[in-house]
Amino acid sequence: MTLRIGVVGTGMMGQDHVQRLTTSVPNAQVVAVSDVNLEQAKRVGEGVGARVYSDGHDLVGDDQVQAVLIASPGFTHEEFTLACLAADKPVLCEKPLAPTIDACLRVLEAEAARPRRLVQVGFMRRYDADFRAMKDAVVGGQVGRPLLLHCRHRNPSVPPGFTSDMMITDSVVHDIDATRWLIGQEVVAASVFKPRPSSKAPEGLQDPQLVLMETAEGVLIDVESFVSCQFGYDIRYELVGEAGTVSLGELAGVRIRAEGRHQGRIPDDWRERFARAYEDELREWVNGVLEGTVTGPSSWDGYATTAVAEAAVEAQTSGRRTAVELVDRPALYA
Ligand code: ISE
Repeated sequence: MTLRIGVVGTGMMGQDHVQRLTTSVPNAQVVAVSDVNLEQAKRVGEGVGARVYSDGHDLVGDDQVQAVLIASPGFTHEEFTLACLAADKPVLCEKPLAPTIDACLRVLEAEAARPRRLVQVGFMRRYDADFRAMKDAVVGGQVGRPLLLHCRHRNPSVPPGFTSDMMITDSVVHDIDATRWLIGQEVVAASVFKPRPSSKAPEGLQDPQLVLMETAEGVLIDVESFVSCQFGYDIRYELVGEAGTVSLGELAGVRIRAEGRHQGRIPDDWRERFARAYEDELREWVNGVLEGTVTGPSSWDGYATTAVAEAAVEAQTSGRRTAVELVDRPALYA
């Protein structure tokens, strides 16, 4: 059986996903693409023999499309996800589920009224082999009760127009989701600390930043977000438990020892670092949809992550610790 998929948004991530779905994901076929940039959509669509739309709503309404992948800008996610829910079509929405708490709640409410989940959010770290091994070690009790989690999230550079709050809403959101998933607790408060900015950072950008999160049961998580680090894409985690530590990201890939030095590769960006995770995310999503279940990161995860991100942005501006208030978790996400 083949799942016929429509991809909304043919920018960088949309193109990546179309390519992956076409070449490396069994039982998947991209039958339609859409983008407000019709020329770009045509180039991408013609490459894979897909129908082309300028409006994502027409794609969602296409009878040939059985499931939808949303890779358009974050502010459009709510409307397309709601359209998929109304059309009863499973949807994999790139992060964020939506940029505001209110928008996330509208999606949550629309889905929670249904008998089964249709929405998955693209938090691909949950599919990365190292992140999964780390979670297994934590859940398996290998390092004891978690106390602290240190996260480093570094990008070599950012595009023009990238702002200090986007460091949280675009980057740290992955750490927020990974934290909730690894530790199995909700985040209840966030604070943001600002060292002196790097002279390599774009003018006006508060870079780096340190986001400190607290979970319901008192685990502390510090996230270094540094988006002008220059040297590559660097993701490193260390979880400190009562009986030991578990870490990832220190030594990925092969090492070369030559000419008095040892060297290893640092990825250029997240597409390289998480290439396999994206592939496994899509494979599991396609198989799940074909079997009638969606099990990956949920609308609840998307909502809770945006709620923490909003609190962190408020803390960034006010300089104060900001509490995170969540609504009751609907039964669908138990
Ligand atoms: C980017 O938008 C992503 O989603 C990457 O996964 C993240 O690591 C990066 O910091 C973001 O800018």
